[in-house]
Amino acid sequence: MESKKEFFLECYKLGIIKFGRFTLKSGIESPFYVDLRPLASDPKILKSLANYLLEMLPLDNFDLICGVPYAALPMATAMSLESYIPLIIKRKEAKEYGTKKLIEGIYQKGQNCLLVEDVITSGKSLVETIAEIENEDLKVSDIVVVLDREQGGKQLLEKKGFSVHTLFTISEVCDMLKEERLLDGEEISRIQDFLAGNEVKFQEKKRHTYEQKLALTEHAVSKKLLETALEKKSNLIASADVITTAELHQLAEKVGPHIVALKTHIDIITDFDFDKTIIPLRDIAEKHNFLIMEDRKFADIGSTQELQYSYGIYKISSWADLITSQVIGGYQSMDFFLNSGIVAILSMSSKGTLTDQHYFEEALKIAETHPGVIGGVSQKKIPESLLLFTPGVNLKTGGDGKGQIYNTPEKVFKTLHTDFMIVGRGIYKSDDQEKAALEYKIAGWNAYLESLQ
Ligand code: 5BU
Repeated sequence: MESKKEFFLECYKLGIIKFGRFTLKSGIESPFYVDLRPLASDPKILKSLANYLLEMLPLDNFDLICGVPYAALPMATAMSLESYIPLIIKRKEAKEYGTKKLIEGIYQKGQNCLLVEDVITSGKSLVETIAEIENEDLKVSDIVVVLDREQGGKQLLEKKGFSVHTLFTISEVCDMLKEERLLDGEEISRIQDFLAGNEVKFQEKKRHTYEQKLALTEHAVSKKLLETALEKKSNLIASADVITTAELHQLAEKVGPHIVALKTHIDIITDFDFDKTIIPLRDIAEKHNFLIMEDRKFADIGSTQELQYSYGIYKISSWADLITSQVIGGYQSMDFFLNSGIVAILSMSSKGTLTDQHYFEEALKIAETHPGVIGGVSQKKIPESLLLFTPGVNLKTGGDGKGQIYNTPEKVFKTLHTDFMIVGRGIYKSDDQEKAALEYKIAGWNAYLESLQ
């Protein structure tokens, strides 16, 4: 192979770096402009590039290669062909139809994926891509980059524990071009001045703490829930999907000390009797300081929901601190849940749910503007003004064979910024319900603390 400098000069001839005055997307004027896409149009150069990149890497570490779309896709493909490391393709957006997969190709959970990027500036797109890849239960340890613009991105990723391998830095590029008299001293000093003053600080959006959420909320039920969370150092909601009053009360007693709320499906209690089921349950809730959330998932017109909420044998309005409601009936349908905080169903955890991106966005608009809504049930991130409740949590991942899809506490707090995790069978099916609740409580609280980092 020719020297690295000779190789760079070959690349340079394709017009990948231009010097002058360029206004960047951010509005900042830059003395140079980099676009590595032309490299893919010269097969010989692309092949050499792939080999230069591979040479820098501990190849045995990787099971897969993935390029950050779009510029790095041909680079990653060429690297895969040269190394025989399998390629996966990350979409920019998930398909709206079909499999909805964000990553295409053949891979298995837990495999380590090498990420390929053309240019690194602030590191923002890499941080986002890594989160999406980790979301698919793949690992990322190393990132390989063709050109480092030396504006802080490499350091940011290294601080997060990733190994970042860069083929060229902009300073090296300037030196090589100066040696070849392709850049004059004045241009070089303009570039140096620009780099010195232009570390692009990419502020990662930090999640709100429970204290911050508490300061922001006006709703009495969210206040109570957040205060309870802080007091008990718990973000655990146990789902009591049991079918008798005795089992319900026993579970509430056992898990009570460790939870912020108990979620009920009151219509599955076979021997329901208001005085025998609800009154003692409320007493247990007072004793152990937790709220009750009736997962009724109302889904009708306002007038019917008003009746379903207060009448019939369950008289939900008289005892539920929180209720869940679909938003399918529209904004006004939720105007009548006056005694409870409303948790709106924005997206569901089950396989094949119809709550696609469009539905989710429209439901979110209603949830954000309705004063009775304190939060949403979702498998996606939602704005900080709402509390996020995430079911489908289990220390074991996978599913239940009936369509439920499970995530771990780590995953929902880290990637979704969940506020409260909902655990059903992970606790009530356990031989020792109290121990299981404590285990989930600790896992959830630690995952929350880690998500603040
Ligand atoms: P599990 O045993 O942890 O799978 O119980 C989950 C509970 O959360 C159960 O009561 C469901 O009705 C509830 N749930 C859910 O699993 N997924 C959703 O999207 C919604 C509610 Br909404």
